[in-house]
Amino acid sequence: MPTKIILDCDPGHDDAIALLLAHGSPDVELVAVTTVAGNQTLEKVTRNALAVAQIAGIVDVPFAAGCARPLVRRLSVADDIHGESGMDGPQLPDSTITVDPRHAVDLIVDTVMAYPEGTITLVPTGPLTNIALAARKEPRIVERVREVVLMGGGYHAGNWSATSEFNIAIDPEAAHIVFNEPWQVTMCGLDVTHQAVATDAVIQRVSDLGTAPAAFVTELLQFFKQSYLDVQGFTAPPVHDPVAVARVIDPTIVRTVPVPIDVELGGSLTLGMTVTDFRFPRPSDSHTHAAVELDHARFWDLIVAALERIGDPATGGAAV
Ligand SMILES: [Ca+2]
Repeated sequence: MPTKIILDCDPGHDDAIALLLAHGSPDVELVAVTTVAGNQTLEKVTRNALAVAQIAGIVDVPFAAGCARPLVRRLSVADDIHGESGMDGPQLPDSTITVDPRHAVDLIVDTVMAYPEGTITLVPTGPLTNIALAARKEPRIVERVREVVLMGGGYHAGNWSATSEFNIAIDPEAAHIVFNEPWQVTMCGLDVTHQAVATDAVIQRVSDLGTAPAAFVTELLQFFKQSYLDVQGFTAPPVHDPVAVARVIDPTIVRTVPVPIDVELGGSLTLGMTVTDFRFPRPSDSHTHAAVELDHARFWDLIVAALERIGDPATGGAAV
C-alpha cells in the first residue's frame, strides 16, 4: 500500500522535483498538493505547481493555494536562487489544470479528517504557514496524521542567516507551532540536503532519459546549478525538497535520529534556528527526529526511476 501524502510546497526548482518524485513513485500516493508563499509569491508558486502538473500529467490530484504571507512577518522571497518566476530556466507551459476552490488549509484539514487515522503523511517543503494554521484550525489533525516529514532547518548550518534555513527563517512562528505539536516530525535539514547535490553526472543521467519531463528537470537543474554557484558557492546544486519525499518512500535512504528540536523565536542573531539537542542522555520518547545522513546514489536512483515511470505524458511515450 503506497503511503498517502499531502505535499505542501512553494515551487521552486527543488519543490518541482519533489512533486515529480512523489507522482512517479509507486510507494507514495499524492492525495493533495497545496501551495504556500515562500520561494516566490503565492500566485507565482501556485502557477508553477500547476505547470509541473501539466508537464507530468498529474490530473487527478487536487491543487489548492494557501497562505500568501507568513503568520507574523512580511514575506521575503528567494528570488536570488529561484529567479523572478520562482522557477526560472525552463519555458513554463500554461496549465489546463485548475486550482481547487478551497483554501489549502481547508483542503489539508478536510483530507486528514476524511481518511482513516494514521494514514496521511504531511510533507511540507516550503514555509510551514499552511501546516501551522491547519493545526490551529482543526487540532484533531495532530493526532490523525501519520507523521510530518519536512524539508527545512538543520542542526549545523543556515542558508538564510548564519544559523537559520530559509523555510524556517521566513516563518519561524509557524515552524514553532509545527515542531511543538505532539505529532511525529522529521526534519530533513541542510545537514542532509546539502548532500543531495546534482552533479554533472546526475544531470546527464536525467537528460539522457529523453522525455519532456526529463528535459524540464534538466533545465531546472542547469538553472539551479548556476544560481547556487553564484549565490552560495556550490559547484553542484543541493536539491533539497525531494529528500523529504525520499524519506517517506524509503526510510533507509535518509537516516534519522530521535532528538529534541525547537525553533528559536527570541534570538537577535539566531531567529529561526532549529535548535537540536544531541546531549546525552537522549530522551527515548522524542517526537522530533533529525535527518543526519543521505544515501546520495540511491536518492538519485529514486528520482531517475520516477521520471522513467512518468515517461512522456503528452505523447504517451516511455523514457528511452
Ligand atoms: Ca521549497
